[in-house]
Amino acid sequence: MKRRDFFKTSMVASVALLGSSSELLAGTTHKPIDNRKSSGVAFPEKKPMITYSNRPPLLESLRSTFTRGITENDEFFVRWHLPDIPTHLDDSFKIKVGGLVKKELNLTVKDLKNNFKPVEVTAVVQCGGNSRSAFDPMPGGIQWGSGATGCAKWKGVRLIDVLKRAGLQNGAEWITFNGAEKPAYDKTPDFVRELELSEIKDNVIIAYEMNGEDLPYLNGFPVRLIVPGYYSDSWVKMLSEITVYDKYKHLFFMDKGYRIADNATESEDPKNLAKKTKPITFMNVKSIIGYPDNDMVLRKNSHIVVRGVAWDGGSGIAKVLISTDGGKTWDEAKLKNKNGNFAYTEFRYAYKPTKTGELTFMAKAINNKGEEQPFAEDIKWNRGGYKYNGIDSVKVKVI
Ligand SMILES: Nc1nc2c(c(=O)[nH]1)N[C@H]1C(S)=C(S)[C@@H](COP(=O)(O)O)O[C@H]1N2
Ligand SMILES: [Mo]
Repeated sequence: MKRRDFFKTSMVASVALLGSSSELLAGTTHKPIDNRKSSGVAFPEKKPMITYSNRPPLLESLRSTFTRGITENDEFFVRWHLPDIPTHLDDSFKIKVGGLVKKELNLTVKDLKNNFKPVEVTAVVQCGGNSRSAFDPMPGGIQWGSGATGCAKWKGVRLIDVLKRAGLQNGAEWITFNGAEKPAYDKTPDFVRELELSEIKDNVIIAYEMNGEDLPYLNGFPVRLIVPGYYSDSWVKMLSEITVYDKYKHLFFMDKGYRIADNATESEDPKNLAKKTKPITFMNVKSIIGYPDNDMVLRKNSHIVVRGVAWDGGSGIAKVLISTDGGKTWDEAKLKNKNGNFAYTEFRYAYKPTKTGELTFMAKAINNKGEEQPFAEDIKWNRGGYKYNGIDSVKVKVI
């Protein structure tokens, strides 16, 4: 890359990083999610994406990604906590299954492929902090726009089959999951996550395929845990260790991270934090408009098809409603989903703008339990900036 080009792209990246801090509205708990741009720089196996950090790689998908029910591997978002990610992995990679088991296992990916029943599940991955940049005051963590999510067809083996092969000892109750990457410093806690045995349903799998291919390196090659319906902090990538315990094991990323106020609204006052917290688990109902994008220029009287995706934690999407008058009236979009309730449901809405000027599209999803997305300004604050699901909106210009 020429030096001049480098400066161009790094400037775009820093603008995206700074976001809209100047637009902070004092005293409110919500600010608009601004329009983020690609860094122009591509990581291996990825297209250029919105880039928050190089080491560890933190990449967000562009809005245009969310017009289709399946997210392409090379557009899929990336989040790692620790920078020391192995740079070379081969067939000798093993997943160790230990702790309270009758027989310790050291499984290669080949073992998983040859000696277990393969299963497939299409499921949405979403960071608990997706859309965090909408919260004000700003919580700690990556200031994601709304592209820290994707949906893929995963193939692998049931976690429960692997645990059965090892044989659980009496009293086995909690399972920890560790990936192959490491902290850069001794004192940084390792990223280890934990599930209770009762949370491990039949659709929780160790996946070795994503959309019919090996997992991209940055999405957890060679294997990752898939927990349909759950936020992706539990979807441990480059999974290398599964350990069984009889009691909850205290871990930094269980005790400190990925927790939310344990009250009816899962919210708290920045000056009076909730005393009790609970882990974030199932995703709430949410949608993203993939087309049109913010700042697009459209023609008066042209035929526009608004497209996007909606999902929740597994009950499925009943309706997606579109508003072009700021949420006063709503019209139903057409839905399509052949991939089940843990996958994205695609929505489409045909519209013809008859006036010139600014036009805002809003999308609101409603799930099969009757839960719907709140207006952005009604979202209540929590310290981790988790579970934001305000109604999405996109502003275009009609000429
Ligand atoms: N090994 C490992 N797995 C991990 C993480 C991590 O830091 N290390 N981060 C988790 C979090 S918080 C998210 S949002 C997802 C991101 O998955 P992706 O990079 O495939 O999009 O990975 C999860 N699994
Ligand atoms: Mo995350």
